[in-house]
Amino acid sequence: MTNHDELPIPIYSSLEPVYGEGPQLEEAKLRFENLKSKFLEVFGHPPEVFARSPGRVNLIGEHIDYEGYSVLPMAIRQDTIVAIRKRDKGEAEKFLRIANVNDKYATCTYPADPNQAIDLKKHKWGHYFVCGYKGYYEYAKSKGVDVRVPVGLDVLIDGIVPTGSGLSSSAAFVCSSTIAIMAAFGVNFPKKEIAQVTCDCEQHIGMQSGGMDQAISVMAKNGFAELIDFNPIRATDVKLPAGGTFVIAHSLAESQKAVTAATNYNNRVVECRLAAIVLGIKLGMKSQEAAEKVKTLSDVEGLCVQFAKAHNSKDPVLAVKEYLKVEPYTTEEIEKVAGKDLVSILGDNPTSLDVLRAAKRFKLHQRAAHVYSEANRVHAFKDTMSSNLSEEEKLKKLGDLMNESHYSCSILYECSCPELEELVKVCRKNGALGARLTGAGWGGCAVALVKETIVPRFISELTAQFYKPRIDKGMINEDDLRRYLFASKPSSGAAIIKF
Ligand code: NG1
Repeated sequence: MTNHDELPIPIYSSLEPVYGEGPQLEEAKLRFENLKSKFLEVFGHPPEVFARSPGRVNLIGEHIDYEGYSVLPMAIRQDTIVAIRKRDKGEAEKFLRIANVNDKYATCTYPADPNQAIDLKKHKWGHYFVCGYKGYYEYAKSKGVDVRVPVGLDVLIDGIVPTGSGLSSSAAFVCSSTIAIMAAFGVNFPKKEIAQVTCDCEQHIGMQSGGMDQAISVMAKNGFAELIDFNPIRATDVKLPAGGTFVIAHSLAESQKAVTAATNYNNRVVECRLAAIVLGIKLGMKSQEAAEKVKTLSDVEGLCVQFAKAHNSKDPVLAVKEYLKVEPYTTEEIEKVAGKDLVSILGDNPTSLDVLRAAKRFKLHQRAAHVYSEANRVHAFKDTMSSNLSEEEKLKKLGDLMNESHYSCSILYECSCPELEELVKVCRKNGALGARLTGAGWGGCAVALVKETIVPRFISELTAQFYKPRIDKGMINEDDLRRYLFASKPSSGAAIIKF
């Protein structure tokens, strides 16, 4: 049997295999027509090939991918499409010209130099394409593809994954860009390798991201959520229980993940690493070895479980409770345990040093307790789906796990915000079996598990109770509501389209 992850990105000559039938296909046809005509208008010639990659909603497993733990997302229908053409002659060959169908995004020009540095202090939307460009060259070189002469590219982007919403618009953009570049150069690689490359790509933007978003965007299959494992990346199909639907609702607070990385996202990555080092040392590792080798909480999970076993348990949180104090740690306290200063421990990544400059205290106990308990919830979620419970019982259990996950994200990981808290409450009040923030948090979306039979009523109650007051205040347009509140089925993954 062929492993799905080993296959290259599928290449289609029509839109049906990607978008199915009905209104979604009609919408896609219009977008592709628009891309073709706008490309011609902007660049004076038609595109050669297209690539698309979807956003995703994470059902459970938040902020644990970068700690090496499995997560359980599904692709959504909203995607980014990239139209591309390479240029081999003339002056323009030395540039990447990146335009967008949305006038909000002005055309960006970058040199066609894969070694260029990305100016992280100046955020530009086109940076995400350049991440893909750099990543492609690094990867293709490692695969023995002849990439000596960088080639200029004309590129037009059409993205409909809402930005800053925790639905991975950035991964949809980076993955579709990388795949479009590959397609323009006539090469293709196994999906699981592309998932890894695109994850590495996004680190160029200054995020110490895990690989969830890229993995699901590249490897998703129509009709399935996926359990994504890391090291190595692997996707296992998960069939969702009949009778339940996931509704995605935007809190309307935009999460500026890359801009706030030093105090939010990357801060948590650093706190987890420091928690892992302290735990490793308390559980018997030599401090030098721990400071040098321990990168994630999964690196010391074995030691935590050993400790738990001696206390008749398997739960690594027991070691957290025993060895990490609840009060936040100062830099000096951690340095004393580690026997080394934090700048030298974390100096291997400049964005970690930004975290150190911004942080006053580190909450090691809370972050580690979240990560280990959330990792367990992912497996409990997956096991519930494949259990013998009735559909009704399954839905109830899944909802409970989602609620526990939200509590942990909100209280232990502190990645929620007042708007998300309000939205999650409104979801539960109106019949959601479970509701939680999804994605990085600090704004963005919530996902709610709702019985299929009540979806229309649920959506109209949310509209009345959460969105109507915000429409009245002019925060969003009533006509745009379906972009912020919608039910979602698992959609297909990345594809190359060549007509
Ligand atoms: P969002 O913000 O939803 O794209 C981010 C990370 C994920 C994962 C989640 C939290 C990026 C590209 N993605 O997702 O890897 O860590 O936060 O679970 O930064």
